[in-house]
Amino acid sequence: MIELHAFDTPNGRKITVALEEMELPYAIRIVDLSRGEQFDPGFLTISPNGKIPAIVDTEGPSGRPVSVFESGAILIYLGEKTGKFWPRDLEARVPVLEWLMFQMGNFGPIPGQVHHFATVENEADRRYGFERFSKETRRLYAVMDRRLAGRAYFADEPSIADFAILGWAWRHPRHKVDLADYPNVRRWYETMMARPGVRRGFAAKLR
Ligand SMILES: N[C@@H](CCC(=O)N[C@@H](CS)C(=O)NCC(=O)O)C(=O)O
Repeated sequence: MIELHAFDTPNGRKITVALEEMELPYAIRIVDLSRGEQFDPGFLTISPNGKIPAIVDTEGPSGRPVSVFESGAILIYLGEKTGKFWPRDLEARVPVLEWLMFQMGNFGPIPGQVHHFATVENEADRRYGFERFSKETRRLYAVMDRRLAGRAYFADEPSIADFAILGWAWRHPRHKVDLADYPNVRRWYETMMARPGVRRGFAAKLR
């Protein structure tokens, strides 16, 4: 059994989607960020950076519980555990790693700043941050649009990289991006969102 410690955010949704797609049994432990529960000492023992998501695999590889924090590490762990959405072949694995790292280093931290600056009340402070990070967010969508030209997924087959990117693309209205401007991303997004496992992942109760 996997215990998922999460909340209803892009990084939390990546993992409910992956768990559903991999058909792994899991139990949700909601970490209510609006109440500061990410700073509870008990949670910090499994997620020392005080952020969701984290998992505890009650039956780790050697039969003992294993905890994992950082959503990219969790996705790789689950891919290794199940052999699903994470190719065994090293060459096939390369684009999965590339696009997973692209998400973790860029398409998450940058739109996350748009979410932040969009709510800043002081207009001068808001405008600078919002414009800077909106521009970079749109550049990232253009990078993804080029990657998805003539291909269905970020790697050759659906993978944990798609789940990672989907978690953030799901929030495109919040970072004020119209997917009509990125037709290849929109096609991929609609294909991913139509998958039964993805639907279940987004329907899981996280708040
Ligand atoms: N790199 C981390 C980022 C996790 C992250 O930023 N989580 C946010 C929610 S999406 C969080 O827990 N924020 C609470 C806080 O910053 O206090 C990952 O991918 O797991």
